[in-house]
Amino acid sequence: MDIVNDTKGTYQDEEQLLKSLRKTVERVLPIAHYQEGYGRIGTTRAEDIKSLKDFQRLPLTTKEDLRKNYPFGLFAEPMENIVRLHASSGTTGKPTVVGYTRQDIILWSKIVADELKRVGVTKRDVVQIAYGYGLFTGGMGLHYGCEELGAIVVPISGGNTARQLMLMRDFGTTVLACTPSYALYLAESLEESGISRDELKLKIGIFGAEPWTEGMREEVEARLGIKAYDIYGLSEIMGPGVALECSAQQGLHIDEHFYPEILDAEGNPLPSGERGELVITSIDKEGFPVLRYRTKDLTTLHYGTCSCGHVGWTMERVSARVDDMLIIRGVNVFPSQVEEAILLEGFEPHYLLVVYRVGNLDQLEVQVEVNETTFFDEVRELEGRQDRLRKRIEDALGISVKIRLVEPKSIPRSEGKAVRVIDKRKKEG
Ligand code: DLL
Repeated sequence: MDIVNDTKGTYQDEEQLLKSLRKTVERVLPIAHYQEGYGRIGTTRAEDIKSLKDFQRLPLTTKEDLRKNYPFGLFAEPMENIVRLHASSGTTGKPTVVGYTRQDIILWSKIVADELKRVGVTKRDVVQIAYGYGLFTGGMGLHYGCEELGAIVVPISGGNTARQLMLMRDFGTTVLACTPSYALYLAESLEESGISRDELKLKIGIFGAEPWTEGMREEVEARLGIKAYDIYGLSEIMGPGVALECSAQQGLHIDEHFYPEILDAEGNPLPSGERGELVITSIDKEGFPVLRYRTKDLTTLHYGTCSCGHVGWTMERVSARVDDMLIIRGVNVFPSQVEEAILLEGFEPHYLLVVYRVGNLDQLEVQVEVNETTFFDEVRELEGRQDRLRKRIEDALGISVKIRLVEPKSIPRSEGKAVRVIDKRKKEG
């Protein structure tokens, strides 16, 4: 990481930070849920937070807390001051709902605009927003940020891939914003579309909303002829723009309106440089301020100054969600480990992890697509590659796996967040 650590991992101006954090505490204290939790540890006023240690004693907020208070129980402003609602994309149970005041939308737009400027997006750019619009924050979040910047927005939303490519050429799109898996699908479709890359003006990708690897970045950059930047965010905190890389591509700079912490599996704070669960507190948010929110995302924080001028926290790419971790025969497995191995062995990152049980034993099958060229390779050659991939994945994971090479295009393409795992054990109970 190319960050100069100038304060030994602590906040540069602790007093200023505490002042901001106290403001958020003050905002949430009238809410019954927070009042009850904070009351239990004797915190009844914001002034009780005298140090960062005091702050770290405050109870964590979880997705479950949001669900219990569904839909508006954790809002800090009367409904007449709320101008927008978004909700999580969860497929089971109640969604988590978040609300924004007019000022929140202004702040969010400004944060996203400033971050986009950092990677070279200007008012002359044509930005094709292929994140979903709707309750998902991706589309609207990027949209308002780009408008604030003065760029030309193409609010196409996700899907309709042939049309995306046609408009990309005809409108002279220079910036593409979507999930990395959809960017790969667009690259693949471009190669088959009859539109040549030279007809496009594309130069920048703003990709996020799902974990992706460095190998995936190289693949998408090479195939689309762009520089691809990692953008992070979550609806519970604001949406896209909690953090974005700068042109150095050395980690994601966290905007100053979010105070990050890293916790170990037991919920204890970890020093910067150590990997754990990211916890975020919003600063200056009105409608839905959130304190010490457990993101379930695994990353590492660094504090310091970047060559781009950013001073503050930088996070490494989110390698995985705690929830995505598979436990197979007692071993922790993350899909990103498999993705890395697949790319290193020269396969394309179209893959699926299928977990099932034979008797009492968990099995992992990794399905990987071969492309049109390899499909017609000698059987012996394919077997050799399959074997090398199996060995590489087994080395990375520490368990035996089965590799199944599948036909080109047989793994469903994603237009939003990719599905990488089918865990049949869940259904089998
Ligand atoms: O995915 C917001 C977003 C939209 C971010 C567009 C970036 C671009 P949710 O649907 O609430 O919000 O999902 C949030 O997605 O907790 C992470 O697990 C994952 N995630 C988001 N960005 C990244 C990223 C949006 N850059 C959840 N790398 C988060 C890895 C990411 N995972």
